[in-house]
Amino acid sequence: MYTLLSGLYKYMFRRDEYCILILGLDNAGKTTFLEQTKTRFNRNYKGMSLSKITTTVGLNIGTIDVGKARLMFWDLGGQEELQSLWDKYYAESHGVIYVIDSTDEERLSETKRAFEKMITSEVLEGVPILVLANKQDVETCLSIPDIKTAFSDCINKIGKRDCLTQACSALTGKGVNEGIEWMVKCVVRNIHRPPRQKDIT
Ligand SMILES: Nc1nc2c(ncn2[C@@H]2O[C@H](COP(=O)(O)OP(=O)(O)OP(=O)(O)O)[C@@H](O)[C@H]2O)c(=O)[nH]1
Ligand SMILES: [Mg+2]
Repeated sequence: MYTLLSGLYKYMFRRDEYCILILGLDNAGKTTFLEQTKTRFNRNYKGMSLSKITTTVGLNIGTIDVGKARLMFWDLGGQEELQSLWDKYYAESHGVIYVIDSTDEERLSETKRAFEKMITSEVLEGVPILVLANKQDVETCLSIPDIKTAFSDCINKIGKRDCLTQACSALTGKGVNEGIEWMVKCVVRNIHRPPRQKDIT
């Protein structure tokens, strides 16, 4: 009887787990976004002060539950020498959040190059990509149309996968819920699709 009840309990409260990578150049706001997300989606989470976040060397991990989905985030350091580690995590990921600093026009072509390299990885084929145009709280930032224009020649490389560009401020939280909810919808839908090429051995 205990086994039956515990089995039923586990079935009812079972959560499907999804790994989500948070990528982007250093200073884009990835760790701030992760902290903001954890604060918004975990009721009792006492996040660290956003102003105390320093550059990531290695990775930060965070988990949130949204409905029956559990998202496990891997926030990787974005400095140039750390970008070569990103692809070590691709095979395990169900979704990618790519963060762009909308105030950094000077590094727009650099972030586009890193984005292109990431989306052309065969291992990530079919994986949904959420592009966050971050720091939209700054008055002088690039607009969404500006960023879409700068990234327009990536469209063919994105292919048929789900991709959304979302205006966001990791600092104020604007656009965070919308982005996460979109990602949850995509990864949950993908799990019912045929396996990705890399899963077929
Ligand atoms: N105005 C503004 N500042 C932001 C926002 N998000 C992050 N920042 C600031 O940008 C700086 C870098 O933020 P991080 O979250 O450390 O950036 P990161 O992408 O994790 O950087 P690395 O760990 O070096 O890869 C910090 O000073 C943040 O306070 C935002 O939405 N608006
Ligand atoms: Mg960081």
